[in-house]
Amino acid sequence: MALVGIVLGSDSDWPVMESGFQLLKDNGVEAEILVASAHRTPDVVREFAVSAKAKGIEVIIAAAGGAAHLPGVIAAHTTLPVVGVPIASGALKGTDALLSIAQMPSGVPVATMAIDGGKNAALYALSILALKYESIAKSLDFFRKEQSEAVRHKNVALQNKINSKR
Ligand code: RP5
Repeated sequence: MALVGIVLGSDSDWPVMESGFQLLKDNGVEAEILVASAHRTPDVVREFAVSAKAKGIEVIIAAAGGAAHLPGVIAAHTTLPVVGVPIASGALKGTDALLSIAQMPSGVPVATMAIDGGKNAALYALSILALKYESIAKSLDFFRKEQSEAVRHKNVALQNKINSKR
């Protein structure tokens, strides 16, 4: 059963969210993907948002570019946590989407990631799910440890490279 719903404003947003989708999968979390636009298919977006909780979805990730109202519209129809990902598309390269998503008026919040922050959106969703699911908490701890280990290795490799030239 999908615990996460990933809504894309367009199929052109998929390359940004694909690594997040893979990260969820690597941590044992299934995600449902939907391409639906807040302005081009508003009925589809509404239907998804109002039925998500009953389907078992616990976190929604919404990625969109331009004047990105998709995460806010979804959040307006559900009390599930909504994580917004501004996509770097169009003339303003995502700054428009970033501000649209971050500057939600008081009352209906959306957690805002960095521009093209698909991977962090998945990690944030995992953090929310980890509050309830011990297996996800353990998986996330393991991810962090591996990540730290990779940085330590990079440091050692760079030190060795610098020292070998002395
Ligand atoms: C937004 O406009 C989408 O989320 C996408 O980032 C951007 C461009 O969409 P397409 O023209 O590629 O469908 O609605």
